[in-house]
Amino acid sequence: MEKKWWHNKVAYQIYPKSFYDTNGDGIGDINGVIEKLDYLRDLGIDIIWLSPIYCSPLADQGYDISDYYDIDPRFGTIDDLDRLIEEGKKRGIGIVMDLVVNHCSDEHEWFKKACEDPDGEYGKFFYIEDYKDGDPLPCNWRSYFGGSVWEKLPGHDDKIYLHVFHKKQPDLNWENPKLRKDVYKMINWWLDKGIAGFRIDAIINIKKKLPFSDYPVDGDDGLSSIDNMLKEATGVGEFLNELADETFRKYDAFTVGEVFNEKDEELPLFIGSHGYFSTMFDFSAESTKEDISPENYKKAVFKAHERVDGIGFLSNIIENHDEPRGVSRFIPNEDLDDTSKKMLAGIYFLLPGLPFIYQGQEIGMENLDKVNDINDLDDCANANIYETALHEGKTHAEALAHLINVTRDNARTPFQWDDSANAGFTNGKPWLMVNPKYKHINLASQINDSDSVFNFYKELISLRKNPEYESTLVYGDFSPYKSEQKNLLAYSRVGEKSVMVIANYQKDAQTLSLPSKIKKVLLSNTSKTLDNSSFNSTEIVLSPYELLVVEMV
Ligand code: TEU
Ligand code: CA
Repeated sequence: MEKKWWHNKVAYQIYPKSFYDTNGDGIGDINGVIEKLDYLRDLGIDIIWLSPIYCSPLADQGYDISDYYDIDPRFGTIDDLDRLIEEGKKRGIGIVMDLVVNHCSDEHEWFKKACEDPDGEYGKFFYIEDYKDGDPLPCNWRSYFGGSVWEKLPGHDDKIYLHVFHKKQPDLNWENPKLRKDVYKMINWWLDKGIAGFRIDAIINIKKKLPFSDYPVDGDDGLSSIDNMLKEATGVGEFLNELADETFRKYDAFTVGEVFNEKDEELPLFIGSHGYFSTMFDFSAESTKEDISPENYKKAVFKAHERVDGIGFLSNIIENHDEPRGVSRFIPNEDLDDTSKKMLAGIYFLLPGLPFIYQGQEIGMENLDKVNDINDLDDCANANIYETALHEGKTHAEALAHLINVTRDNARTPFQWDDSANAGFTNGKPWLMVNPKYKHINLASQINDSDSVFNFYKELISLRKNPEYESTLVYGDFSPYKSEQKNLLAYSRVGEKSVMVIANYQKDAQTLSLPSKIKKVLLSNTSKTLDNSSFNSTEIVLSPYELLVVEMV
């Protein structure tokens, strides 16, 4: 595999609104990120991905952009951002911006101009169709947040526009070369500023299957999931190749795509040495619909990595701003503690690919346990989740309990810095409730505790960067080990060294025979030390949720 500058990096996702507030308005800001740069450098972070901070009405928390060239005043100014880029560089940290170009905000000037003159130049930046009340809609696609993708064009009773996400996120028409040119210009403006690259939002959606047509109804709402359309839409690659040529490739930028539904044969095109993107997220475990048992988790993750073997790098996560907290999702509630959290960390972090840490993951932040009311939460996706649950026959209490399990707000509650008011996130009133667990889960209580989840993440990062092991952990071959052994998740990474990652993904002990003897323990989540007999035998007994990272003879 051709070596790239970003292969050995460790990335960290910041959700700025909830990271750190410096001016008491209850909203995290760019200055808050700057203040915490030393914290991130000490942790060992090389790349920061910032969720969107552009001007936005925040209907979908900044994923609805009204000005791509400016920062929303709630987050700061463009000067603050320039300072962040500069301060990051001083510490060897690159800034990656979120690129949201499937859609913009309905408050973007392009859309305002389109409303003024739907047949004019900017009307063609969007998907606008003629429509009279009573007519059938151009297609029956369901928007990701519920309801039809079609909405009346403001000021025009006889026209509608397409939005696959929120109605305040009109889709941009990528078939229009003028739109594409304006998008590339904007991207290059950012790259010229010295950012390291982009995380690319919802990018598969830019190619629609045209002309618009209906797909099989798959809900009581009479609509059809966008996925049904996306499976049949071909040609996204032409857009992506042009995009990469006109922008990223010229700068050797780092890019990570939010890619779904790609086919096996498309993988080299997406993430091969000359792919559209540097890497893409592995969502295989996150998007598993069925209950995610240890066995399902193992199957999903191993398959994902075997699939890209020799092709390219995946970006590994256990959570992001769109998911509940990984530890709450992948570990049974009754077994959730520091040991099991560290086990999950070790498993995903040492897989081939690029590890991403989502803010708060490094201190083991968990989901909310309960809220009294849906209004205690914020996300625009909540209403649809809640109403669908009611519609399926759940009571209000049951629907709320379901929502609490799945809501994206679980990941969006403020970072838990310490046990003071508002978890030390703000002096004001936080924009979203603080998770009450901050009293016992917070950074201040972990930073000097060598047994904390935080210090375990720090050790994982140093291990990946340790010159003795780096080439093995970055480029070493990956092979699952004894994947048929139930609730055992083990794999080897073999390069200059031979390393094994071994996890007992259950609350009972289990015995494992190793392929050879252990030479050295590199990392473990238990306090037990292996005695000499363990080094002389190839059979080991693993305690509940034990994780061992070992060098083999
Ligand atoms: O997510 C796009 C996406 O494909 C979905 O999985 C999304 O998580 C789901 O529809 C939520 O209900 C990206 C962003 O990560 C997300 O925060 C934005 O809401 C979305 O695009 C629109 O920009
Ligand atoms: Ca603020």
